[in-house]
Amino acid sequence: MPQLTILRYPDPRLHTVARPVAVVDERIRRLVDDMLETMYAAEGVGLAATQVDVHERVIVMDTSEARDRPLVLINPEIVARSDETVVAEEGCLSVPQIYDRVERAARVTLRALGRDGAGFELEAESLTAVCVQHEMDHLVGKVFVEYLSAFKRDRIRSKMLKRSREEQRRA
Ligand code: GNR
Ligand code: NI
Repeated sequence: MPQLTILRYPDPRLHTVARPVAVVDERIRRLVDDMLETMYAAEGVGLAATQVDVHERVIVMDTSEARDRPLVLINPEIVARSDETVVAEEGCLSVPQIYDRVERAARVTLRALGRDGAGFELEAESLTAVCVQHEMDHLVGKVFVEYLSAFKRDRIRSKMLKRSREEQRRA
């Protein structure tokens, strides 16, 4: 199974809005499997299709300690969110080595289709709730740095551009 290339901020393709998956077929199952492989290799807790330049509503996650509990969310929709919020330190595979605090709903209830195309409902809390919201933002073209101040975001953008120039030079 091939690993996929993860887009890096500020790539404008990260702001694409994903469309719903029409049918969970072999193509989608292959995408899911490749995304899981890519996520595990990158040691991330989640990955949205947007990050691998596929603009369909597909998310893979694994927030388990042992990294043996893959969670697949196709066409996810949040049906309820708690009024209570939490502030957690977030990172993103598309913005490597940048971490900052983001406020999110503490708990969310969502509906999605699994890898087998069957619908299910999930109540998420703690890291899973944070991660679900982070991944669903990717599907509407939003990266977590957009919650930070314009000052911080510009500094992150410059740092990322400088880093990619240096990588180009070394290549
Ligand atoms: O690996 C990841 N860790 C993480 C930590 C706190 C909040 C969200 C995340 S998601 C991130 C992987 C990623 O970029 N998913 O889009
Ligand atoms: Ni991310």
